[in-house]
Amino acid sequence: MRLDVVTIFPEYLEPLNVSLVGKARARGQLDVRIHDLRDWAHDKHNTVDDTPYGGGPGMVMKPEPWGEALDAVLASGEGEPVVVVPTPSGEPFTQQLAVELSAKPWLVFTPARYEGIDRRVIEEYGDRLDVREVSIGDYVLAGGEAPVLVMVEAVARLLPGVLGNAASHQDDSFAPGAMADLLEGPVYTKPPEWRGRGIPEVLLSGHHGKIARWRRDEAFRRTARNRPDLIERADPAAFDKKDREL
Ligand code: 6GU
Repeated sequence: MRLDVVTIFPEYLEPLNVSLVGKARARGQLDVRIHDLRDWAHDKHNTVDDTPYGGGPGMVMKPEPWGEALDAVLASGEGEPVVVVPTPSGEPFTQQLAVELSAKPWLVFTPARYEGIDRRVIEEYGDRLDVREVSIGDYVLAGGEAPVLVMVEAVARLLPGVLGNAASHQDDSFAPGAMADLLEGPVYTKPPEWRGRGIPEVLLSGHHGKIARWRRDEAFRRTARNRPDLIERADPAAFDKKDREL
C-alpha cells in the first residue's frame, strides 16, 4: 500500500518510522511519502494561510498550495488514490472504515492546521476522486497530523503480513466475529502471583470451553460498564441467556 501525507509539519509524522508502521515500511509492505506543503507556496514567507471570507477568528489554508501539492502527488502515482481529509467535522473513523481503507492500494492524507482548508479544494478533488472527510472523535485537536498517525496505524495493522499473527486481530474490540460489538476483557501473564494478586482460577484450569465462556462474560461486563451504547445498539440475537443474567 502507498500512503502520501501533505503537511506543514513533516516532522510531526516521524513516528511513522517507528514500531509496527516503521517495520512495515522497512519490509516494503508500506510505501510512505511525506510532503511539505510549503514546497508549493510561492511568496518569500511560504504563506499557506489567509484570513477567512466573511470574517471570524483564525485563518484558513489557501487553495493554491493544496491544489499544486495534490496535483503533483496524483501525477507521481498510477491510478487514483482515496483522499482522506482529517477534520473534526468529518464522518467518524471506525474499525469498519479502517478495514475499508486497508483494501485500497493508495491513500493520500491532507492534515490541516488553522481553521481548515478552503472548501473549494475538497470540492475540486471530490468531483474527480473518492474524498473522505474523517474525524477521529468528538474533541478538537490543533491539527490533523495526530489523526493521520491514528488512522495510518489502524489501517497498517490490518494489511496482510503486517501483524505477526493474523489471529491477533480476530477478537479485537470492534472486530466482527463471535465477540462482535463487545470490548475485549482483561488479560494476564506470568507470574501467577504479583503483589498478592492472583490469576482468575478458570484461566489455569486448561478447560477451553470454560475459558471461552469466562472471556465472553468479562467482555460483556466491561462493555456494559464502559460502553452501554454498544449493548443497546447490538442485535439481541447476539446475546445469550448468560448475558441476560450478568
Ligand atoms: Cl481529524 N482533526 C482535528 N483537528 N481535530 C479532530 C479530528 C481531526 N478528529 C477529532 N478531532
